[in-house]
Amino acid sequence: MKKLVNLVFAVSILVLSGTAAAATQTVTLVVKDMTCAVCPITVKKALNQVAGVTRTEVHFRQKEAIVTFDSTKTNVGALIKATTDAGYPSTVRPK
Ligand SMILES: [Cu+2]
Repeated sequence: MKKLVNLVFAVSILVLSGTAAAATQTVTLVVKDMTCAVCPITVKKALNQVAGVTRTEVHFRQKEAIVTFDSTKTNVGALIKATTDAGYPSTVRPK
């Protein structure tokens, strides 16, 4: 019986971690209006304020922001709105 309980426990952990992995998404946004070295800081700040964003990497030279987020808490539209509201309209870079 103890073995069965352990097995059920192990399976639920697998299922739970699988669900968590599926909810994490990464998108690359093109932020074309970043014109100086301070712009990425503003963009990063705006994106990090969106609930559900877990990681933001902004590359000034490439004019892009790579955002990792929990898709159960936010979506690409909200990310674009966040940069746009901060003064930097963005679009999704096609994969
Ligand atoms: Cu700037």
